[in-house]
Amino acid sequence: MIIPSRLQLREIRLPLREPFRISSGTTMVRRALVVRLEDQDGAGGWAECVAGGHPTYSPETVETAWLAIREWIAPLVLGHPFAAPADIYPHLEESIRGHRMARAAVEMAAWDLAARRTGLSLSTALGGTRSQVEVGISLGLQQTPDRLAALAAEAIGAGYRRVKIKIAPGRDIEDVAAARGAIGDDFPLSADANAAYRPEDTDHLRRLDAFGLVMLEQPLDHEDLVRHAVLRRTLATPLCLDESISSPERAADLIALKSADIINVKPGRVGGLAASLAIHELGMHHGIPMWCGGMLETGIGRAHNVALASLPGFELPGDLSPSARYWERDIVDPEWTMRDGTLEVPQDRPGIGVEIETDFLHHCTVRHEELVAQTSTP
Ligand code: OSB
Ligand code: MG
Repeated sequence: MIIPSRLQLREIRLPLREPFRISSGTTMVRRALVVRLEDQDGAGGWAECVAGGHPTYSPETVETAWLAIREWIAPLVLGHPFAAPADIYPHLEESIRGHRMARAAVEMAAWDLAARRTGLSLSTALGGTRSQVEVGISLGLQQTPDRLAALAAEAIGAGYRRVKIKIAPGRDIEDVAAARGAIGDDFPLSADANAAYRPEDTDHLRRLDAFGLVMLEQPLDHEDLVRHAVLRRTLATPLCLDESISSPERAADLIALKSADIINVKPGRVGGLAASLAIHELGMHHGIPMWCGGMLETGIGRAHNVALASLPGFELPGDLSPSARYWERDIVDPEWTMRDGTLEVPQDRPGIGVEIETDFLHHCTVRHEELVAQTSTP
């Protein structure tokens, strides 16, 4: 039983070592909402909201998530007894539409809290089986194809198990050709469009079939499962959906409509870890390969992603780069490091398996709010 009693919200700003550019915008400084949830005994759990500063990837932002947590999510969670963290998702689902990134942040903190209390690692609590997870790199749009080629080659040298490049209309063929040329014909390469194409681009997208991509990620609109299903039938390249899979129901729709071959699961996008487990279950049942995506998380969000990626259905390398690829200094100890193209799953440490560098966290904080359970006054 957990009875959440206090919720700390903080917005931090962490400059990326390199700006990250995708078809819908560029991130130079990661604004992230970090949450700590405490129970009445003062035990705490940590998580991070994946929403960004602008509604480019999803309608949610740091501002909307903050509002949703303060106004609607915290009042439903604080002071409410939950037999298990898995009970939070249905409780929130009952009375809140959308705001899944905001809901996920609170739900995931409860998973960390519950796992820490029982002394189990989050990986174990979720049913994880892997002691290491394979890492792929996600390379943003670059100034030139040559620069992209250099980064792709460097990634292979560093041990990454898969290279994904961001693509955008008007430059995609050149970029994919450059990356493919740099890493050789057999190395796993994928392309992520972040919804930058339209159904009319189908013939153009078919040209990508020549490059032997392991998948094309989210070419069409973020809400579209039907046109992806149509596109999929004409492409030789396996299709993967990211933005469009906002819930277990959308994952079931993907399967029913055959909208894609592969699912990118991001717990922060689908409403948390219970929803991710439901998608994992569906994917396993239907033989859909899955992998864990990333949202430029700090070491806190990464820890949750690593725990999820340790489940058996996560067969493909995840966007789980080590801390030093993103940050001069991460806010967790130990930082995430890659060995032989893998991250080690902290199976022997309670909860998410990393501690928070509180002094540095406070140093990065630009605002802070504390929410407590409302006690009814007589
Ligand atoms: O589409 O997977 C995406 C980052 C921000 C928003 C969307 C995406 C991404 C990435 C980065 O690809 C993956 C990472 O965190 O390394
Ligand atoms: Mg993506």
